[in-house]
Amino acid sequence: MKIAIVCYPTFGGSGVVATELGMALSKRGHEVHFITYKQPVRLEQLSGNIHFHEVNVPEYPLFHYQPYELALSSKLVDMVKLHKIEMLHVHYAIPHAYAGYMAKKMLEEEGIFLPMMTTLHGTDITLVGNHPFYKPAVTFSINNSDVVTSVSQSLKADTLRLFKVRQEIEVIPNFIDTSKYVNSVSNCQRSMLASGDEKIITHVSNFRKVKRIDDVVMIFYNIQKEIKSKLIMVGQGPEREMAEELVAELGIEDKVLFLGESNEIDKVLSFSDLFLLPSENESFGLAALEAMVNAVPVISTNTGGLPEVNRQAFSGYLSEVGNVSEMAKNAISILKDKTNLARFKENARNQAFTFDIQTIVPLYENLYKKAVEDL
Ligand code: GMT
Repeated sequence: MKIAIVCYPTFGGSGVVATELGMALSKRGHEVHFITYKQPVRLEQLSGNIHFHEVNVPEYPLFHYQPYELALSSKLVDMVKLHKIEMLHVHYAIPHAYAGYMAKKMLEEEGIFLPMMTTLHGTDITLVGNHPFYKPAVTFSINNSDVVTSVSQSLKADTLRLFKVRQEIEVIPNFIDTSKYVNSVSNCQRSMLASGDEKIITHVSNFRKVKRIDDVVMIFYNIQKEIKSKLIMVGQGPEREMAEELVAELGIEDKVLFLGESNEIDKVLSFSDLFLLPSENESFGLAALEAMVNAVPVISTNTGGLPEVNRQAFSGYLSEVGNVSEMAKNAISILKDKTNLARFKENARNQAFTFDIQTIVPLYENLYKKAVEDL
């Protein structure tokens, strides 16, 4: 099948999922066209059946805001015609579903019909999409998608609660290519981050408010009082400065490393002992899944889709949002005993394997097939 994928090309979870999906589909023989404003960061190579088409938005001084949706929908029309694309899959409702719908309508004028699937990822529903300024357009785009998927049961429930949706929502969880992680434990650079007797605790995110970065720091502050450890903070975003200030105030600068955005997340995770994800909300928590596949147990909140990913007292522990002391206590209980840590590590990896790409990608393929047949 010839499939166009529209996504954000950044380190954010929705872009990562879209990119990994596209790469997996191409390996399964489909022709995949990524259409976005920059080559997606995780896109490994552009080969025979993976293409990238850049959306250019010409700067014009009259426009206070440059019209990206317009440029995207025009590009979609051109690419669908040129490459005879049969299926349009947009990730993140805003503004992709809206632009995709416009492209569909323009193509229909020319007698070209193709189905559009919208995958909801989380903040497009719970944070941004629910804003009164966007809500009518988001509701419209969801209801006018041919297929709608969400990455967790929890996000489906949120969507139905927050929007007047008449579309069926299929749940397809995020996934991981477990084949990349078999025997992939690389300890070679561990010594650059911590000494042998220190535990490595990691957090990876885009450092937005929803991630509760101050809780990450406070949980670690409590842990390091009892367990010799280092905190590795990977990612970049608005809360980083606050976090660095808090670390300085607490006098733990020598124990916390801020690595910024990185293409080597798996390397850092491969020598981590524990992952912290105390988010306010998380529709799925792909970062937790990526930690788990690297055999890193997860201390998270019990919000959104996290209970669908992290299993209580098995792959880690889940607590109420903001319950820093309980999260620290659970973290210490995992770290302080060698046998316990080894058991949690193994469980975390086993739990991640239930989200293997080979099981999940066919679910998308089946929906594509059905959407084309039903057109
Ligand atoms: O977490 C973020 O802020 C990034 C965001 C995104 O849209 O890229 O992630 C969302 O989608 C991911 C992939 O489906 C999910 O794993 C994340 O849980 C979700 N983030 C939130 O719901 C806050």
